[in-house]
Amino acid sequence: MADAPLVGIIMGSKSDLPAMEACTQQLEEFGVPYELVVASAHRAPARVHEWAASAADRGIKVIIAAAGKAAHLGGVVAAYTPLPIVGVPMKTSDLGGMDSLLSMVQMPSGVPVACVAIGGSKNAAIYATQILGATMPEYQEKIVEYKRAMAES
Ligand code: RP5
Repeated sequence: MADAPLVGIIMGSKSDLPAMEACTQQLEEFGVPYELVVASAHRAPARVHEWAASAADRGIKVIIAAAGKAAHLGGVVAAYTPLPIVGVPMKTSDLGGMDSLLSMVQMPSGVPVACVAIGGSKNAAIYATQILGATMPEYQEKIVEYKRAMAES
């Protein structure tokens, strides 16, 4: 049986999938089990609610939320879960992703959503693994190895 997912990835559209491949690839390299769901905060709010509200009980420890344009997905997810959330603002055709970045990073005080660079999905995977590593030594060791290899390359 596959390991239970520790990272939950949610994205606003199937069109976000290509940009999130660097994230899933990095999680796979670290051996971090994840689940992935497509659910838009404005097109499928009930699905977002159900997924986010049940994530902690299902064993998820960190959430990665990817969205573009008026990117309120991370904030909506934050409303329904005590888990830490890392947002990935998607690059967009009209405003280059500044729209996604600003709507994701400007969360009001009291409801944090961490945010990586526009299209920075690989960093979201690394950051999520670092969060896991704070309490799970095997994942901290993956980060130590990763940083060692980076320093030597
Ligand atoms: C957001 O709107 C999605 O996260 C996506 O980045 C953007 C465009 O979505 P589509 O029109 O391609 O479905 O909800």
